Amino acid sequence: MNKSLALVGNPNAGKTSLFNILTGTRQYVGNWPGVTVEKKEGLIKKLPEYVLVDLPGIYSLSAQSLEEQLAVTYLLKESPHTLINIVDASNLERNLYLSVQLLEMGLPSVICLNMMDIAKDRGLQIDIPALAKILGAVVVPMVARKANGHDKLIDLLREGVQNATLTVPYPTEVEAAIRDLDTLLASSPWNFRTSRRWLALMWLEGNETVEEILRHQLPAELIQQMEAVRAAYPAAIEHRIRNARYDFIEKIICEVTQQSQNPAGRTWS
Ligand code: GDP
Ligand code: K
Ligand code: MG
Repeated sequence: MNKSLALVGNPNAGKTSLFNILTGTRQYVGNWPGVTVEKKEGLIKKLPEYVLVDLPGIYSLSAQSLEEQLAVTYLLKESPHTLINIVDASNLERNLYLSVQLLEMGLPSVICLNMMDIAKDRGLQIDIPALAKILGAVVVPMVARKANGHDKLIDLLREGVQNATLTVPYPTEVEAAIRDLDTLLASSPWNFRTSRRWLALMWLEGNETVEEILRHQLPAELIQQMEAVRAAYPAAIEHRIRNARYDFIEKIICEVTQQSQNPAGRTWS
């Protein structure tokens, strides 16, 4: 297993700010294989056994953009030891879509809830223990560019982070397709570190990057059986999966956030 820590998040969530503060001058800049997108890796002084990788900014794992394709390939093929998902607390709803997809992978994951200064200025209150409970992952509040929250993150990484266990509820017929694929994948000779549920979801959503990797790794007969499962379900299954995730996120936002009408430090005239 690759002893790497992958820094994943939306563009402008604060990944590079956190990366720079954690690694200082111990950075190496190269390119992602085959493309001219910059790949930054670095070492954390207090965690010498790991390499920290700054992944390209992405909004989802849907593998539509080059950045998403690079990130999905890295996550599946390199299988980082732990995911550090940096979330912009001031754009929680949008950022959580990626978080949910990442947590569904089932790898050890920490959520850094960044931009807490902006959220606070805007009067947004986030119940962090409640968020952590719903997501089934540790949540570290952070102001990345002021190195606020970094020590807590390092302590957590040193102690070792649990596998993510988030299970988003999907409509009954989607769950049935997931179960069929899960059974097929369980018989596969390839040893996955990601959850089979996540692979099943990516397969049903028609994620081309995941599909290509599975086609290389799995016997042709198994792929045919997986194709038959997908073909048996309605064409719009990817929309139903996406909508279920959005519903789930809407519920989270409703439960864990509160918007004060008169943010501290501001007066309305
Ligand atoms: P990346 O695209 O995820 O790598 O994000 P960057 O690290 O480049 O950050 C995007 C912008 O947000 C930069 O201008 C940072 O200085 C700023 N930034 C990062 N973290 C914070 C934070 O916690 N609070 C505030 N107010 N700004 C931040
Ligand atoms: K940026
Ligand atoms: Mg960056």
